[in-house]
Amino acid sequence: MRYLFPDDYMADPSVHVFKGKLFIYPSHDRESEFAENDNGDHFDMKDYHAFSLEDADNGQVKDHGVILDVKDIPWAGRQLWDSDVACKKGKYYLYFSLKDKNDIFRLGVAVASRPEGPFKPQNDPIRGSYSIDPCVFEDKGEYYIYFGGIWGGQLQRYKDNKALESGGTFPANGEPAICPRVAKLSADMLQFAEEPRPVVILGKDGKPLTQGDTEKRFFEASWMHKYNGKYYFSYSTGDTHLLCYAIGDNPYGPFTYHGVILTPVVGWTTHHSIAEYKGKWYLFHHDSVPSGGKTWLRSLKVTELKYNSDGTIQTINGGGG
Ligand code: FUB
Repeated sequence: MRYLFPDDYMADPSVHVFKGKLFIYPSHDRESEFAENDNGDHFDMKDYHAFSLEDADNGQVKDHGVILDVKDIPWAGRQLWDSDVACKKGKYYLYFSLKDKNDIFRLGVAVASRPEGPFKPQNDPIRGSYSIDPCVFEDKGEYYIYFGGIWGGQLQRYKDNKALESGGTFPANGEPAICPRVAKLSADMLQFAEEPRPVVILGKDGKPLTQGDTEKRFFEASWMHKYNGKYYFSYSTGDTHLLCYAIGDNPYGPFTYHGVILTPVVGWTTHHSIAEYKGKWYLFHHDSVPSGGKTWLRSLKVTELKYNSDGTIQTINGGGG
């Protein structure tokens, strides 16, 4: 396990292979005037950088500089959180989480002709989008966007894709947990092509995980990858600080919970992506060791990820409490 970019604080890495290299799209952490709270106000990020890497085991990342700045996004309020990038027909699409001028998280899109940007933002967020942490996954020529995060990520404020007048609520412990969402993207990659659907995660008993399953249920940080024809949906359990995964037979799920990828790291949040490169699989993630445990100042890490012969993932020790 090694740090990728000691020069600055970066978090939430989304990683893809473009043009034969690994491209890393992290959040850019910074000190802000906001104290740490459950709303995540202390994550007050203002721009994104892109990084590339040619040797995942020993290589140095190349910093391509700022690829998008909040001041250039017409609908911006504050807080550039997790993002992801997809490539279609030689164009690159950066999907990002940002609060609008009413302090509501939406998903935005910015477009570039190169993976290292710069990215030009659309004038408005994706129609009907809400919450945070977009992850875009291509399968058989179709692109799917996964998203959502509870607490400061505002997912609890929505039901059936409509904002709740009550301002949001959590299920009781024995009730099904709040689900992340997935929608196919439009052919131009700029909108949802359909109403977002819940991503249902089942326990081994075949029943949806409940709100009380705090060490297994979804909190934030969706990622999707395919391994041996199966679909692996992975995510953070948030307040229990685990990265978990669930396996399904298609991009929509349902997915069955299978276990822990990464035990807690130092720092409150845990977030990741999984990519195959030069015949090996890697977990990209972050922790707060270099900042002395400041949860809003996180650092990028990479480590090899290994599968067992039955397709399960070997749990990695995050080194936290
Ligand atoms: O970086 C801000 C937020 O922290 C992300 O959107 C979450 O997934 C968590 O890592």
